Amino acid sequence: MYSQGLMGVEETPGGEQDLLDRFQARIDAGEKIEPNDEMPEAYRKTLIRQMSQHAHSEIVGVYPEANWVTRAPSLRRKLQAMAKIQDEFGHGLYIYSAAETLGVSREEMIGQLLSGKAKYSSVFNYPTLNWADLAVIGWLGDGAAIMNQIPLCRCSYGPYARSMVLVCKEESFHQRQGFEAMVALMDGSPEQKAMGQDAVNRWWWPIMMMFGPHDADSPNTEMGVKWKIKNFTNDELRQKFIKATVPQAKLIGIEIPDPDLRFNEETGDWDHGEIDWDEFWSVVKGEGPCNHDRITARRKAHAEGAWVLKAAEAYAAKQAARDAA
Ligand code: FAQ
Repeated sequence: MYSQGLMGVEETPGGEQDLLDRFQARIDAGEKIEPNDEMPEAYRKTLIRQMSQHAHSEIVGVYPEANWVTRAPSLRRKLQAMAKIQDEFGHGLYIYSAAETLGVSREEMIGQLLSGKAKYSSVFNYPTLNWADLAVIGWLGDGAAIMNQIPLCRCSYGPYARSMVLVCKEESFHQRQGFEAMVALMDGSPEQKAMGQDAVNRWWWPIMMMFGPHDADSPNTEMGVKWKIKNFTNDELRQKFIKATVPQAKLIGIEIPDPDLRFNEETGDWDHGEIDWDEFWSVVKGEGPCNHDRITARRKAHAEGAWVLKAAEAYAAKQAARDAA
């Protein structure tokens, strides 16, 4: 398992085991791995896998929100939604750039997204039915994203870790604006309160799924943790998220839609109901309620924006010719 996918290491001085030992010693010492450092091929591949999926999630993640910009309930909320969407696109570009340092091109990664081959977070394949959904995406969706991304600021790959610092600061703003919008709803009329609760009822389980399969069913966790790409497992992060969220929900009068959720005095953790893993895997496989719409929207935006890329290339060529003259 450990050495699976290690391509070319037999050509390294001392052979495969030597490289793995040297590499693990650096990881265990808390050193950052930088783009030109030697690294096992499996480390490079799993980082490209995780980082490209992460970047795609940031880009596709704006679609559920974009639906509501023109129907925001006030100018202030509209400005917040637009700023958040702009930030998410920026996060995607940061992470694509960081992934490029591993020798994969942005065109290749985007090609995989447009062809439907690449994964992105399952949560963005659910519909946003009303304004309360935006509040919940900010409060809980970004809340879950932060829980996962703060530890990534300390991950072993330097460019990924550094890109996460600004991303987490901005995600923190996103979470707060979502919570503030949620507080406003829960301070409102009975209809507004019902809207808030209904949105949480629909989003709670997709958000629990964001953390990925249980550790026992997560093929990438063992190596991810060993190489400090992941500093916590999927279940550990899900638990941290529940711990942080339960008091917030109580404060604003939201009931978490899980009848089995209860604090376990012995373990100090929250026991929770089982996630519908059949639903999770069908969404991951592309069969969720909005998978088709999301990819169609992304393909359309890519095709319609192609002229911008061409114009930028023509401009760069003109500048280069001018500099060379
Ligand atoms: N959706 O072995 P594991 C955001 C896949 S950003 C779809 O446990 P791993 C910002 C997984 O890729 C949200 N697929 O995998 C925002 C793997 O497939 P593969 C995204 C999922 O990598 C907020 C297979 O299942 N954040 O929200 C999901 O160790 C609001 C087996 O799983 C990141 O990407 C899922 N939920 O752990 C934007 C953070 N879960 O590749 C707009 C970085 C698992 O073997 C609005 N990523 N899979 O074919 C990570 O931390 C990890 O990759 C995990 C998965 C934790 C997501």
